[in-house]
Formats: sequence, structure tokens, C-alpha cells
Amino acid sequence: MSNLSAFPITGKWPARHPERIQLYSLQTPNGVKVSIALEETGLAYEPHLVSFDHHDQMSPEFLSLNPNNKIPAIIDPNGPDGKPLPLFESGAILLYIADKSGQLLPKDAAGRYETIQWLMFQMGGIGPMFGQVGFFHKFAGREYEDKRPRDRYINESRRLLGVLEQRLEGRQWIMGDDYTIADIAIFPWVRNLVNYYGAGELVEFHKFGNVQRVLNAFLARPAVAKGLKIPAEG
Ligand SMILES: N[C@@H](CCC(=O)N[C@@H](CS)C(=O)NCC(=O)O)C(=O)O
Repeated sequence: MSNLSAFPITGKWPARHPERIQLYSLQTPNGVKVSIALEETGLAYEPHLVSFDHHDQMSPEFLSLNPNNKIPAIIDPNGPDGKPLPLFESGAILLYIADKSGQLLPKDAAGRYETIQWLMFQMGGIGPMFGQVGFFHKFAGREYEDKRPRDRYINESRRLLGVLEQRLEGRQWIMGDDYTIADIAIFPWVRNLVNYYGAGELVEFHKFGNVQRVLNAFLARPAVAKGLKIPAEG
């Protein structure tokens, strides 16, 4: 049996199945990337809810795993060389899951790097920009009289959707026939922008037919439907 007691986070979130990957997360677009990838690959894992209502991400136990106080984070008790591997940053975790499972990432070197390119496009562009739309349109920033910051992020998000739209022309997924971690990184954010942030009209989502098509195909996957609800809340 794996011993994870050296990780202080297990004091606050005890591992009932210490031989499984431990996932510390919440149902946000960054969080569900990891539960979706784990569901898709079939790797065994144990989810733990990190509640923002209780500021769990600021607890010393959580910070011992991710000093950047953000979900998602994991510990794989059976990491490289059979040793436990703690990891944060959803992009790094997706790459790790793909490598460990041998799924969701093309095997040829060029296809692998192209997938990583689109993963980074999400991590550096879509995530931060769509997230700012959330702040300025739905959360505290919507009270600001000056709409220039909101408009800046709306315009940039619309532009990024245009890049995706072009990429998806004639392709089933971001990497064509291959469903990859790039799709798993991108589409929870597109869903969030339109549904949860309610910014569909502002970004003129109706103009992005390819993005809509692939979002619908993504949401129709059983592993996606399941992963979106993990960790269970309430
Ligand atoms: N680049 C990070 C971003 C993670 C992130 O922003 N997580 C948000 C939820 S989607 C969070 O934990 N926020 C809590 C906080 O900032 O206190 C990743 O992709 O893992």
C-alpha cells in the first residue's frame, strides 16, 4: 500500500485509496480538465473537493502541494521510478496523464508538439483572457463604470475564438481525427464563457459554427459529462 503521509495535504484530505492518483480540485474549467482526462483514460483516481467558499486553497495543507493556491493539483503515488509525484498546473497535469496512460496525445513527435502548441494556446491565451471576461462581465468587475477593460477582454476573446474557428474548419477535433488533451484543455473554457459567464452574445458566439459543433461533440462524450461533475459538490 502506498504511503502518502509525507504529504501534509493528506492530513486535511485523507486518502481512502492511497494507491490511486489523488486529485484536489473543484468544478471549474481548469479543474474539470483533469477529471475529464482521468475519466477518458480510465486511470484510477480519488477526487477531493477544494472549497473556495471555505478558502481551502489558502490552507497550509493545500499550499504545501501548490504554493500558487490554485486548483487543480494531483499526487500520483506511483509516479516516475515508482515514487510519488506531486504536480500542479493543469497543462502539466494533462501532459503527465497523457504520457502515463499512452492516450490523448499523438505518438509521432510532430503531432505531439503540435498538440502541445494548442495546449499552450489555451494555457497562455484562452484561459487568462476568458477568465478576465468572467471578472469584468459576471463578477466584481461588472460594477466598474469604465467598460474599457471589459471590452478589451471581450475583443481579445472574440479574436481567440476566431483563431479556433479557423483551426477547426474541416477538422473533427483540434488535431483532426485525434481527440487530445488540447480539446480537453480548450472546450471546458468555451463552455464556461458562454454558459456560466453568459458572454455568448458579447463575443458573438453565433458566428463561430465550427467551435459550436466541436463544443457539442465534446459535451456529448460520456467521460466529459462525468468529469464535469467531479469532484462532487455539496
Ligand atoms: N494556470 C493554472 C490556473 C489555475 C486556476 O486559475 N485555478 C483557479 C480556478 S479555475 C483557482 O484555483 N483559483 C483560486 C484562487 O485564485 O484563489 C492552471 O491551469 O492550473
